[in-house]
Amino acid sequence: MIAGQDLDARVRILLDAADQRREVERIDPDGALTENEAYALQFQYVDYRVANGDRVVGLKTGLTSKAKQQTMGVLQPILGHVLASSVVPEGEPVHCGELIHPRAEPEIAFVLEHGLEGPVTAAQACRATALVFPAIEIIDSRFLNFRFGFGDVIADNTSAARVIFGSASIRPTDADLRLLGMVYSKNGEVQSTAAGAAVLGNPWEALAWLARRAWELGRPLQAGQMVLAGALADAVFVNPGDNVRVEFDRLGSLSVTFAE
Ligand code: OOG
Ligand code: MG
Repeated sequence: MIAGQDLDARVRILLDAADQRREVERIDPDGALTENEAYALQFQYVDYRVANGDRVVGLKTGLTSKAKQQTMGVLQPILGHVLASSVVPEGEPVHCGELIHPRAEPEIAFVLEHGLEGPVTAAQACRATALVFPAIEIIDSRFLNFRFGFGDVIADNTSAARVIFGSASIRPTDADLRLLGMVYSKNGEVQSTAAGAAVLGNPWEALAWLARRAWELGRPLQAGQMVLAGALADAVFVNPGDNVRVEFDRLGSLSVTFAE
């Protein structure tokens, strides 16, 4: 349990920014935070939410595609938490008024049948997975103009804000995830196209990376958890009235509408 008075001041700034829907200055403008210090801030942020009624339903990998790394200017994958409060059921709108400057991105998601610990390989990650499905993640950096460095974005729980998991699914060995074609559209207009291999060469590598990193950080992936592999293509800004759709070969489609 983490009490409010024990929070690092930078974590308090991020919690308030999210709650008050207001962008804030970077907390690590000079890049002084080490990676482990940044994760310690993220863990405080998440633990504070959990102590106040939220729940961790899974973990996410971010910045696993070249498209995302180049756009955001951070060239390494990052780990974040998926909170129950962020999950929007398929078919329900995402309310932009609850967010600062939301962007939507296409993802491949997993649900785990077994936990994963140690120096996990892609093959082990695949064997531990129950189902694979499409997802749309809504990211909403708490930082001014969506601009941040490595330490900032880790502390900010990797911009996590909302996520929609698709109901269509396949089993892990039903398809070669590298070859899954993807078309991403906004309001009926194609924004990007990609294949699963955009994600670290193979989405199973993203799951294995996440499993290893989560284990090193003392929070190993557990059976039943949901996982986001990281966006295949750039996120798009969304406003009330917009509709975003991701269509995958074999995996199926998912769309989400945005409301006030
Ligand atoms: C950081 C989060 C990145 C992904 O899928 O690459 C991410 C950001 O772009 O704000 O979730
Ligand atoms: Mg993402």
